[in-house]
Amino acid sequence: MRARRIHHWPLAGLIALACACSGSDLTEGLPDAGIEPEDAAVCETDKHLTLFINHEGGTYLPGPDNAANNVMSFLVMSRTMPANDFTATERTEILTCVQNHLAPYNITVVDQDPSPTQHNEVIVTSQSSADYSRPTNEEGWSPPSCQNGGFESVSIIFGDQAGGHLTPDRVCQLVVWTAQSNANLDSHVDCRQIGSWLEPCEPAILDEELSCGQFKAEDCSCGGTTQNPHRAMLERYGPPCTGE
Ligand SMILES: [Ca+2]
Repeated sequence: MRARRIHHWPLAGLIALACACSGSDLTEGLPDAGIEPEDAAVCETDKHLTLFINHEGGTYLPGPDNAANNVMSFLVMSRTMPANDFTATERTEILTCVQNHLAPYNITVVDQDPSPTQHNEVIVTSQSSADYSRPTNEEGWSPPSCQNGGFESVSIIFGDQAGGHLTPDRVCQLVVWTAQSNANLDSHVDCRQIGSWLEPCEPAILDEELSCGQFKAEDCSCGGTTQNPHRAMLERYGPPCTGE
């Protein structure tokens, strides 16, 4: 039984960007009911995301997120993040898990640096949040929902916690969460949905309208009170390109 809170992404307030989504309905523009999305949808290359899981760390400078240049928006000074100590088998497990969750979308998940190709980067470090003078129950930081429209963001997952290492499956969920946040998804009050603050229960990306909020229903940060995570992901990234 884990006693710690599920995760905490405290970036809100550190980035003073206006919400870019204008409270729009994330389900707008989807194919009409009755059309099979696999058949009707066409991949859109400008929605494609390369998602890089960085196990090796590196030195990062403060500034507007730029994964290829190792610039992170939440830093106030240059920081060097050490590699994590997950085994090769565990790293493969993480990669495969993330790929499986994100397979319905036009997202390429890699764990080798794709620079200079534009990408979102998730650093999985052996540091803990305490190394950044943050509460030790924080599992990671990511640009907050509704403030991150780009495809070059940098997030961090703390592999070491006060209670021990995160499991590969938990790291997988957190990496997937960063892609959800990039699609303007909040946390939802449903343990089945990845990113929920509730104790996970077979987490996935659900095709259901879910209430935003951490432990109780709250307004979504992009407006409204509910979101459909799967539809929002399709809106943001589109379906995968085939025949490549
Ligand atoms: Ca990088």
